[in-house]
Amino acid sequence: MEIITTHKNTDLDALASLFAAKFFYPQAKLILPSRVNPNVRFFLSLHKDIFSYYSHNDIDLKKISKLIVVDTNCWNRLEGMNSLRKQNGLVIHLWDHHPIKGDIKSNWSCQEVIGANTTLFISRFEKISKKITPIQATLFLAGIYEDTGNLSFPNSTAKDARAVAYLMDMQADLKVIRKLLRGVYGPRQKDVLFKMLKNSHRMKIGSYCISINSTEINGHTPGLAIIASMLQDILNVDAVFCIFLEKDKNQIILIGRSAVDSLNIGTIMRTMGGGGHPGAGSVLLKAVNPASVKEWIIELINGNQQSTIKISDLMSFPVAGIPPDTSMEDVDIIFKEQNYTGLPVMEDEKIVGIISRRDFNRVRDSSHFQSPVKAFMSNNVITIDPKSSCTKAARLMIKHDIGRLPVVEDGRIIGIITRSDAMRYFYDILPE
Ligand SMILES: [Mn+2]
Repeated sequence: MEIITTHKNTDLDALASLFAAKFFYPQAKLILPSRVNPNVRFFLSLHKDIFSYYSHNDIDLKKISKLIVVDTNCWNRLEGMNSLRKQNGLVIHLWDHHPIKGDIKSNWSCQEVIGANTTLFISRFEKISKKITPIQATLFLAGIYEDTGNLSFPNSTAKDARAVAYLMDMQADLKVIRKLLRGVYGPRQKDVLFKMLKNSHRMKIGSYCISINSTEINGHTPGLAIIASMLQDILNVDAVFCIFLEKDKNQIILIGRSAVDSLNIGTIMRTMGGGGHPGAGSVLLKAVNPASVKEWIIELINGNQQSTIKISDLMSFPVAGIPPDTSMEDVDIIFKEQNYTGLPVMEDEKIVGIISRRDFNRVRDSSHFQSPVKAFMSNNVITIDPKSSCTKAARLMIKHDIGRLPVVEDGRIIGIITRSDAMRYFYDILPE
């Protein structure tokens, strides 16, 4: 007998993978763990007659000759499969998209680090132009959308996008998918979200702006992951950590979300005994208090800080400055000749102002061209430290609506960073 199974707390990507795998192993029985995510339960209750599956209790594990595992590579994430770990002659096939290697040793595997596990199957369907029904396409597309955040998470790949296109060709129903992916946000989830918002704080850890929030929940509350995502959107932070305390069970469900590449939630959650992707992850912690979990998170972020690119790597130097008495006419000539859009105004190596292209809007009649630059420059100079992060530079530029920041160390200007320098960083094109 052959079986296909997937991880506990089954999400839509895992469920979609399970049913997609059936096409490659038509003889196999599908084994679904008993704990599934709310949207998976919703989908299954809606499509009971179309998608059939078994529980591990329904089958005799000793009769299994082939085990197919999808969307995980760890034994402890499977349900009821422990006795298979040492079963002689068992053939194992693995279909997984997680970047970290697990402890399931397979005879054959299809492993690729891509946005959604479902994509592994769909890209094969596409190659053979396999026809699938609109309902199947809907489930598969929901799986890909869920794991890639509608193709917006940094783990998404072109392959995922091509799979999405194929599923749209196969008439996947976007209205159903919208309901599936948003379905579990109701009054109960709203209460938890509002409670968290009331006592949420932002904090700086290194160059990151993060928020660690904790709240008590009573009884099983579905949709916690969606609450975490919404909280991150509302607070607009680099990463959010939600500590959900279940007092009666003496346990904490910790869910993390990150919007920046260098802050890897998966790494942090794995250290704590859980799992996840760079952008999202979770862990279940027994008998710990929220305060110590918070401390632990902060320590891990501090320890995990990769040596990120600093302002000093990106800035231009030496800085050409002009004296405050320079006439606006001369500034205009320098701008045109050098193709500059802004310049610091300096007096004895000290920066006293900034003049930019935009300031010329205030030059109305020709007599203004004879005035000194100090009459038109902005005096309120926002500067940045060379050790700051590029994210901070970008934030300052947006906040003050400016295109360049002088880089100042010990009161001296040592460089200048412009909007295009910051752009280069965000698009991963590092200067030579
Ligand atoms: Mn997945």
